Amino acid sequence: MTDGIHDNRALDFGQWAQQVQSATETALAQCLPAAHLPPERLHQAMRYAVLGGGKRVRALLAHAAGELCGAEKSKVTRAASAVELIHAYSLVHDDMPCMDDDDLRRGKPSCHKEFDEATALLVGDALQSLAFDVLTTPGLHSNPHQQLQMTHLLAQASGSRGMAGGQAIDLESVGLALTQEQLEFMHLRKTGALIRAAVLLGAWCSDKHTHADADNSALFATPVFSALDHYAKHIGLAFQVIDDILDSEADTATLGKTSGKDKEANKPTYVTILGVTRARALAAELHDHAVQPIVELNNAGGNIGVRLLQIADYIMQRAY
Ligand code: GRG
Repeated sequence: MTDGIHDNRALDFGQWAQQVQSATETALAQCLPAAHLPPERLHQAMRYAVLGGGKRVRALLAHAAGELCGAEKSKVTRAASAVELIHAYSLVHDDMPCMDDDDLRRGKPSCHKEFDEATALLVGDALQSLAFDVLTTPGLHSNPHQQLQMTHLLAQASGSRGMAGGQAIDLESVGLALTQEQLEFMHLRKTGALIRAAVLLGAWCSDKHTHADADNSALFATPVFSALDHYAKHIGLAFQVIDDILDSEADTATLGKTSGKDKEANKPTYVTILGVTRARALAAELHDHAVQPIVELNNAGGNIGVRLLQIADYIMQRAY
């Protein structure tokens, strides 16, 4: 198999997704410290939290965007691994008693249950550092300035103006009746920022699209990147609406995490605000809006965004 876009077009979505998931798993297993290296318990817990579970949606998104932009597959795998490490850290911390307090994650005991709370806290810290280690190792992009911008993007997406900030709003919102706009503000950060980072980082791995310049202004200026940005924003929100519906309807065994947690914690969700039927309609609307510019790109340039369209459908149909 060679790097690049053309070698895997014949694969159906399931085969393509499996290929990306397996490449991601291998890359993550390689970048995580070996379990026998001291401190062994921390390294075992890091591997426990990251490997052998998860849908790897963010990695799929990075690869789909990377393929659209002609990025080298090995580079996208590296960028996708960085995003998956941040995501895994967020899940470990989210499950802790001081946050959502969940005993189950990805079908197994959550990290603080399998190990202990102090270890879980350190796992999150260390995974976050590892993500930036992976992203800043020289050679991810031929233009070091663009690699710096990629690092900047992930830092912003993860921090207080992104995922961590969204989580803070989530914790403050317990028992409150948020409006749909307020819910959207929260989820664009808590879930959406990292999903957007996954899409844009995949695209920015491309050497053919070096848009970094001194003031960074060109990064968002091309039609392809604005289409991807639009897609990422709306598909991230659709992902969250579906997540809220699944939390209210699916069972714990299917989800691999405790179902009904939002209701139990008295958290505002798209289901509590809209009800299931209107939440489903909103998800469909967000999906259609997300894919619109990608469909236009496809029509103009020969099916280049097909994986993004397939992921959008998968996000709508997922059972967990
Ligand atoms: C602790 C800083 C910090 C942030 C936590 C992501 C997050 C913020 C909390 C997770 C809580 C949650 C259920 C969010 C809804 C959407 C979401 C991110 C679901 C989990 O992502 P999936 O479904 O998980 O992609 P897998 O296990 O498949 O990787």
